[in-house]
Amino acid sequence: MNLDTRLIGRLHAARRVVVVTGAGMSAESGIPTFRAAGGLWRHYRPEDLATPAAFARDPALVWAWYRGRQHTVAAAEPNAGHRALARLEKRLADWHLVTQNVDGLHQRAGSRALTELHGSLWRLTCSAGCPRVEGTSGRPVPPGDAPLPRCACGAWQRPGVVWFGERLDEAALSRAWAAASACDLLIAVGTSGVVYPAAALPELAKAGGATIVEVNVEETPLTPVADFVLRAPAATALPALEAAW
Ligand code: BJW
Repeated sequence: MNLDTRLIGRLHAARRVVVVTGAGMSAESGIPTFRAAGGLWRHYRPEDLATPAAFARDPALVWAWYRGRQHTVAAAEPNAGHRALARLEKRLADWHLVTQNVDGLHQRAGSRALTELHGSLWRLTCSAGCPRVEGTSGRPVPPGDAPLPRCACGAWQRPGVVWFGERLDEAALSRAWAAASACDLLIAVGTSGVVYPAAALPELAKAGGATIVEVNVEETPLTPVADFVLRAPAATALPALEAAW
């Protein structure tokens, strides 16, 4: 894949780099995106599944959806794009990866300078709001036909992810906000750019003078903000960026 020589110049000049990833990042690992035809919400409206109200109404339905996703992710592998980002982190001194994904594939590829903005499929929290958090060691829960998992306080456990109308973890959002405000290059990969506050990060970086690169197979609301657009799949575009850097 050929890259614009002006983009290559900006890569070499960049000192503080932020990458923001969305569901398209993991599409080539076989994990469906949310909003595409055939995506995760084809049969349900988001508000039927990804809200605290949906969980209160029907925890078994919501758990069935998340458990299915855990199985899909557990069987998947990081793709060439995840691996390119993990290698770039080792080469570049000031690097921050902000993901909206809850699948854990960036960590499995080796990324460490990472903020998970929307939580993780692999953590369980208490649906009644008590502070207990439990890791699942990457295993789908509840196993088999077991009853839904319960917190030690007696309430249902829920997936440790951020649903619509919920606050993002304050420390995670502050880290992402500070990194985007101070970066000189931001790469937005595989996100539709419609879910806030994550969708504001590229505009924040742009307002601070950063170069914005979009990697996406389709046009998005971020496209007009981008200085460079790579209209290619993440697993093709990111290794190409790595090779040119
Ligand atoms: C490829 C590809 C390939 C495909 N290569 N590319 C400001 C304005 C308007 C509304 C709001 C606002 N601020 C807040 C809101 C409300 C709401 C919101 O944003 N609503 C909008 C939908 C309008 N936001 C919230 O509620 C957030 N909370 C909040 O703001 O709290 C404030 C508060 C204050 C005080 C008290 C209480 C609250 C929380 C948002 C949480 C989002 N959660 C989800 C579910 C997470 C758990 C789970 O995974 O189940 O996060 S929703 C879902 O969308 C998920 C994703 O992370 C997120 C973003 O989706 P993403 O990643 O962009 O995926 P897709 O499918 O949309 O796009 C994929 C893209 O990839 C496409 O562009 C493809 O073309 C591309 N692609 N293959 C490259 N191979």
